Amino acid sequence: MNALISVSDKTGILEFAQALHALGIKLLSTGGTAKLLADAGLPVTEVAEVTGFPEMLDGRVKTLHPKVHGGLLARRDLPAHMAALKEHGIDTIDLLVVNLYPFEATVAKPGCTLEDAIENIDIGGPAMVRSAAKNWKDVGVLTDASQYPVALAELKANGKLGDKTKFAFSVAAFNRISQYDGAISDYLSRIQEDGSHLLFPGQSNGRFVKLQDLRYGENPHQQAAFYRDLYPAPGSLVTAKQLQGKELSYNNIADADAAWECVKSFDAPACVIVKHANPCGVAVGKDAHEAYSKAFKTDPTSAFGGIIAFNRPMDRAAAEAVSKQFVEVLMAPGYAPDALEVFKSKVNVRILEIALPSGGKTDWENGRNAVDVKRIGSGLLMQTADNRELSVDELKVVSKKQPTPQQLQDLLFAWKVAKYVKSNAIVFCADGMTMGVGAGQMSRLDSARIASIKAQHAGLTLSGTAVASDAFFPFRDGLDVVVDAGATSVIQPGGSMRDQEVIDAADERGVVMVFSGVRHFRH
Ligand code: 93A
Repeated sequence: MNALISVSDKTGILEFAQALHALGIKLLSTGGTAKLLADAGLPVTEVAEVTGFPEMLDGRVKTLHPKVHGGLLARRDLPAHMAALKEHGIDTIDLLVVNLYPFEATVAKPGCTLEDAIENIDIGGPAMVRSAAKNWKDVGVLTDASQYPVALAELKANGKLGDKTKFAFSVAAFNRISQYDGAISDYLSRIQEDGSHLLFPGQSNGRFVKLQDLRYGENPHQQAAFYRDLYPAPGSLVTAKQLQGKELSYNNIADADAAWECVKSFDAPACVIVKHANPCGVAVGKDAHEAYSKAFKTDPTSAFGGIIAFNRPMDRAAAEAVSKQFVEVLMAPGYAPDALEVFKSKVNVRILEIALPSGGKTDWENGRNAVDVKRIGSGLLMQTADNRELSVDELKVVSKKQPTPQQLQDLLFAWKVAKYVKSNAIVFCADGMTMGVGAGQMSRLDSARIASIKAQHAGLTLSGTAVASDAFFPFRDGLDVVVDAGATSVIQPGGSMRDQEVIDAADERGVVMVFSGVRHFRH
């Protein structure tokens, strides 16, 4: 039996080669590996001796030769193949042990140049691995040191590798090559020919890394796992560190993402409480504590078991306030040590620390997804993410009544929140807090009714509130519902065939109406 050994990472290779030799297996090897084995006193034939060609072009061509690939690819069960080997004086290679030039480790080093990266693209190694893996019935291919003991045990016991092992090694070999080629393609896709970087962090190139298997999916009978983009955006949920608490569930992660995306859109200290992917309380305040107290007031019933996110570090006062309610997940850019103390005894509460995206306001720096993906039956829907922000000078006052500065502020706050509420979204707000949230209804009218009923249940009065509607009012009825409930100013995109009917209704009811010109459906 002949084994060809060619490894960059030489960990464990000497012991393995010694064991192969002890089993009577003949050793072939490339320059550096051959030297290591020969220095240890093992009889080893250099591949250059077999091919009759010296290693050349700085090692770029070592094993790319029919004497190597013929020996790997010949089918032992086909007489014609074996005759061809004989005719050309080629020996079979029955065991291939290869690990590749360290491309991934090289490009991970700070300051790695394009030239360093290119020199670390292994050509001959993957070619041999593919040849051997294709011919798996006749060749055992080892691409990782963890396979050495498995192979040795089998060789010692049976004098050869079994089909099951050879097939598993072949699959592992193709996986390794695919991963290796993926790393090369990722690296090169992010760089220009002069070595400068092309893609920004956070721009997904469609490759994902599994972070963990989850206990189950949305429901216990569904299997699930958590993946992140290969290059996650700074400040995105996947970069969070869990400081304490139970393992995150599928629903925890989905809700945490909704809460985090919403809270980080505010500049002032803000708190967002999410249940079932919808904010049930959002507020800004002078600090985290005040923001939380206001957000909680919106809907204390729904806040039970909520996911709570802050865009400011949590101090003791905020922690004490939050600890009075049942909370599933807490998220903040940081925690004062005495704030963490408060949750020490509540071992189940999952506490996540996430750095806010630093830098300017461009999309990638904000750590938002550049692309939004939804899986449908046998397909994908892809769109650029809804990153549209509204500035005050884009607002168009369409009612006779002009908004006060306070109303404008409330309207913009309500608009910001509505963007994160599932459609149809109706959001009542006042003084930097949500006063009633109607989410996810098939009829806008029902969302409006629900928002006002919820405010009533929470003991809040809606008189003088600002209302945001994520899409236009198709008829005046929706407007009438929110004005009946007490709203005195309304923001909506406009653009309905019946805009005039709705504007007239606003004037008739004596309320402010502004058009945003932007729609925020969210499904
Ligand atoms: O430069 S290569 O792409 N050309 C080759 O023909 C070749 N053959 C094996 N790289 C090649 N290798 C790689 O050399 C192996 O995959 C292994 O990583 C490395 C082992 O070299 P050495 O034994 O000289 O340390």
